[in-house]
Amino acid sequence: MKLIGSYTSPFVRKISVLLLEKGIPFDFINEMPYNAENGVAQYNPLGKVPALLTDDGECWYDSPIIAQYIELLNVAPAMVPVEPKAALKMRQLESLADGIMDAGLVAVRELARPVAQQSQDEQLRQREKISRSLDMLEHYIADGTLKADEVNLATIAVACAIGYLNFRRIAPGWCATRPHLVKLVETLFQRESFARTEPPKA
Ligand SMILES: N[C@@H](CCC(=O)N[C@@H](CS)C(=O)NCC(=O)O)C(=O)O
Repeated sequence: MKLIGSYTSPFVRKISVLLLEKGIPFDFINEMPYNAENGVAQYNPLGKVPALLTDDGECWYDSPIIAQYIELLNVAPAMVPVEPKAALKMRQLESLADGIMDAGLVAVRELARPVAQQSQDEQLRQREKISRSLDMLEHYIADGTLKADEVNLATIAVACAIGYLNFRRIAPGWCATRPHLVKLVETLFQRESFARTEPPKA
């Protein structure tokens, strides 16, 4: 199995962590989707990473679909509950975490534009999405919907999203008012799967 990705993508990190936690062997094919010359489109016509190429030649994208595919392999530990509604809730939490990654990515891309072309309004819009979503996740931990001390699809996705915010220094004060999320990331970041997938220092 081959994972096509880049070392800085939080979506790719989510999939790498899932594979590492389950002990599923994979080769990492490093592709930079934002480089002019890249081979991503041969795996995903959208030109985005991650994509997962199976030994049977099937190619899966995007990351929530890859996560579902990995779960279908039935390799312990399970990362999603069996009960359908609980599974759907967990995937919604994944979706919320993915949305934080999306907003973070837009904010980073915006900042990479020449200063004169950068939009303050767009920056603010994305930061508000991130802030609201972090508040919602904090609330979900407080009410027990999201279990901060468990290793599952939701907690992994949340830790990858916050890892990306830290890496790109977006929303640097996020931890000041969200103690439950701090505990979640502290727990997850101690795991070998997270240590092995830390984004490279710039
Ligand atoms: N919804 C997608 C998002 C993936 C995504 O946006 N990946 C970024 C890297 S972090 C990418 O490949 N961007 C290239 C582009 O937009 O052209 C997923 O969950 O896999």
